[in-house]
Amino acid sequence: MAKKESYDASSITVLEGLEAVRKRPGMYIGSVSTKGLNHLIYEIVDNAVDEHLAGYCSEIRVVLNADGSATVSDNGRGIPVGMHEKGMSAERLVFTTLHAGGKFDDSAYKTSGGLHGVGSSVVNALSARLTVQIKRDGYLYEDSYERGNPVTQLEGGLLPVIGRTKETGTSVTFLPDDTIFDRTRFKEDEVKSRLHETAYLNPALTLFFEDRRREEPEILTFREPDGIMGFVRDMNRSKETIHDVICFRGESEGISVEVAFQYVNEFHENILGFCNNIYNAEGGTHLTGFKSVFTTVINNYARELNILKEKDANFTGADVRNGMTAVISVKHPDPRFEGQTKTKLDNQDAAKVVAKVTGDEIQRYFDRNLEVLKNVIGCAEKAAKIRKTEEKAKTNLLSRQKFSFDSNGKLANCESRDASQCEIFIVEGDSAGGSAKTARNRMYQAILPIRGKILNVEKASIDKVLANAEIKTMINAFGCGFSEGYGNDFDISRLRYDKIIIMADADVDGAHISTLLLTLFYRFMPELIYEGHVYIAMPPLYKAMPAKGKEEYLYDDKALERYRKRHKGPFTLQRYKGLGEMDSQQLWETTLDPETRLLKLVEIEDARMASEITEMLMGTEVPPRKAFIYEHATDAQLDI
Ligand code: TSJ
Repeated sequence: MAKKESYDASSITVLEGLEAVRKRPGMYIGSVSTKGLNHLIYEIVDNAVDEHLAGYCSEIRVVLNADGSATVSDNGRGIPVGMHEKGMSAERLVFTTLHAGGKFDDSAYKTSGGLHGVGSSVVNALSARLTVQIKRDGYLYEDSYERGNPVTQLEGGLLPVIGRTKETGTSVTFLPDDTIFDRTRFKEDEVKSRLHETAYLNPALTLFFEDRRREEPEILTFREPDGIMGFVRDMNRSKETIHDVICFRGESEGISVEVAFQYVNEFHENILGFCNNIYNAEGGTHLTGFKSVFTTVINNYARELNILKEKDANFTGADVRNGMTAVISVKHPDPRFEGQTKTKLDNQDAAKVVAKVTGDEIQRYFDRNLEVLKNVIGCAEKAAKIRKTEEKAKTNLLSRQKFSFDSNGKLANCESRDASQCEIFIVEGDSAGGSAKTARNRMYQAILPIRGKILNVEKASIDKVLANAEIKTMINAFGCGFSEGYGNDFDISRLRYDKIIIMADADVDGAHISTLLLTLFYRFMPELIYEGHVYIAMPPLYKAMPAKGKEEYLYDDKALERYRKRHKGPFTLQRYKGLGEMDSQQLWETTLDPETRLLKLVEIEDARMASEITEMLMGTEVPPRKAFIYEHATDAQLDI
């Protein structure tokens, strides 16, 4: 039968395709770290969100199952189960062909807003097993796969029916393949914040989250009927706002734009961009379009109102955005991304359309709300004033005259000037700093001790941030300046150290310090994180000293548990309370020596998780700013 032949032929190419995914998973999901792992869930959720956007699905549920698998289900139409042109069931095609998504979806809407634009077949390829249940036409169908290969026998090319139902929808359960991923435990906090974000971006959608891996399952509902207006409102929930949230939308050239913004009485901007419901960490054309027209319009008004006199210079873009919280969400039929993590929107037409819609709408609004306009210009005036007084100080501070390390006082710099070889340790406390200075390899390792807690840059004005001694020293030592938002003064090519290593105690205070440092880098030097220069040192909690055999450092309680099981004979256990307690030899072995130390590479998600927005997205029941290091300790990789 001709049909049978073509089925075999297509199934061969299918397996070759998925084999490619298994061979080079990073190409499809970015990485095989926890970040890539969580991405599997988002990929499946995005498919269900597409069904919502097509107008057929109002609820999506994500369950983290006790066995380590995840289930994502919706109440949409159900993936079509009928025979597709190639003699394969449509559902099989979705799960075994690369980029099959939308193939028989004739709406103009395109799926891929995603980081890497991969589909459900990639998730399938990277799962030890995956089961699909489809409720459609009165039946419940089921199909399953192992490592991408179908394991269910079709009957006459059709999916087996395992029950009857009046409902419709799709449910996918998958268990990530532990031979592919470094770790297979999903990070619930990231899933929650992503679902909450999705709720804000899709006001008619309800998302449920369930974590059944814990003794007491956690169940959350995310529903945000006020959309991005509610997103901005909630981001500003604990702040002093100076007007109600302003919100508008528009469409042109097939691109739709939605904007919400509100000013608060604070000294920083917080502007988030989304394309097709996916967050663009590196911003992009939608943000540039918004920012440039905003600057022009506010400057025009300021001149019209004679707030800016003829002799005055224009407000800068940063002045105009002082205190602004904004969400800009575009839907684009064919999004392109660039940048270090492919999260920067690159379509020029998006800039054009966002600028047009924003220009029209904010002028319409401000013409009718002069008081709000005056308050907004007031924010820009305050910023301009501070900017001018700071400008001199800043030029002094950041003048990159010479490598004036002496002026950094406490920095014990390394001798080498070969940045690719150099490391700087930011060490909490003077006593640990002292030991580290003794212990280090002074050729390549610089030590910067910092005292006590560092400033929380999310709560402080830019002038305070720049006046802070610890922060000044860091900016000076790193050598690349700083930026508020993108495209400012930051120049990563001047970075003097390949690795910036945060070294704090393995306790709550230490975790807090790490969090504050990450927040600082995230806000003012995000490229450091994007380009993989920031690490957290993972000092051990214990040293096991057996009566016979070699001493061993144990990095967490799990390691201790394993050691107890493994080790039959007697041993003495030394517990380290803090870095300050180690002598320099111990500090060298445990934390400084590249051969033996444990470092965790900080990813942008880690930094974002430490930020205020995430705190808000995860809801109030989550204890704020909990021990960051502990939670992430299991992700630590030996840096070899
Ligand atoms: F990613 C996935 F494939 F695994 C997946 C897809 C996972 C989940 C949870 C849901 C979905 C999904 C797909 N939900 N709804 C749909 N819809 C379709 O695939 C669909 C249904 C009907 C028609 C039609 O033209 O009648 C077309 C499509 C694309």
